[in-house]
Amino acid sequence: MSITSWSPQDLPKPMKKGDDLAEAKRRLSEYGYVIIHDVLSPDEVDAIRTRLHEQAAAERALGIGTITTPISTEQNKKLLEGANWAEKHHSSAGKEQWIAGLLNKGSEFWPMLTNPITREIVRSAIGDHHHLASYLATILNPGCPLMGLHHDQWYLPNPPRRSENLKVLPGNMDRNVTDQLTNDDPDERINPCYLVQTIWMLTDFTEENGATRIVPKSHRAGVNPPGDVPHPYPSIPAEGPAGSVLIYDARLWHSGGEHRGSEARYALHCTFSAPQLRTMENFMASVQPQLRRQMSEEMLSLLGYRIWHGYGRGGTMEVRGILDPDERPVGRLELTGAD
Ligand SMILES: O=C(O)CCC(=O)C(=O)O
Repeated sequence: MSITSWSPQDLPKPMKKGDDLAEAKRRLSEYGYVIIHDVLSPDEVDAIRTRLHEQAAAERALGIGTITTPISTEQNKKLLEGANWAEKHHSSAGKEQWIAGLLNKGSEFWPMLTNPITREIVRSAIGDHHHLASYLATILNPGCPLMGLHHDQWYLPNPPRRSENLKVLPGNMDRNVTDQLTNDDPDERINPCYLVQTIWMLTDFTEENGATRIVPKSHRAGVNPPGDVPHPYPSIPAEGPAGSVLIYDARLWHSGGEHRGSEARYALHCTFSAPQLRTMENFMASVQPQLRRQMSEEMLSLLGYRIWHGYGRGGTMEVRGILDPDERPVGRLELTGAD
């Protein structure tokens, strides 16, 4: 895969809050990721992590949390013939807890949506109009194994040449499609970035505690990598102290790391996507109405309430503006006795 060659000594050192954001945007474009330290203060990290810790403990006690474990392809082949990607990459042995629907679980989780640093960087990659696609927290516990490499825009088929039919139709895409491109031609057309991931580190991320592993420059590969464990390509751990944020172009090959340490790794995963795409979490259904009424226009816009060229409209022909979710739709009407 010559177009993605890199060497560890040439990779830039992480940035910190206050550094020039033009450089952060350049790195996202060139390397496919950027790490920025100190975006959250220690007090902010403490407040968010405390709330997450309480919530996660309560969800475990009530049996409503999602507890999974990434599993390797070798195990997958033996155990899960025919299963879907999520089933292949996660078993229920309980090394990783996912906490979904975060916006309902404490206003401590809200500021990560509208953080000016991440918003500006996200805007540079997917444009002024974008929305939240998914928001969840993960707690990676000691013993959690390495996950297979993947990217997060797997559902978009690569653009075909004029003379070709698509190899896989859009409605038939699935995560196991790994071979859409035929060669390493640097002029081959690939999809642009439609999705940006921001991972907020609520504990230090270290190689030992399973820091996200990334393959620099792989966002230009245009293929979904094989999900084998050990990884068939070299990767680096995205390390940073608590309060840092890792931002990556969702085409970047990445995975959760192996947790060989002794303390849980806490993180928030805030994913943004272009307005053309369906979101993973349906925030209109998932956010409690009384909380939604307290949200700013910026937040509502990120949750999908902004009409984009007529998309996302309610029962009228509005083409722009914020949809009023409390407005009652007009129903069946008839004029009686009128001309
Ligand atoms: O938690 C991480 O470090 C990355 C997780 C990930 O890539 C996934 O769950 O798809």
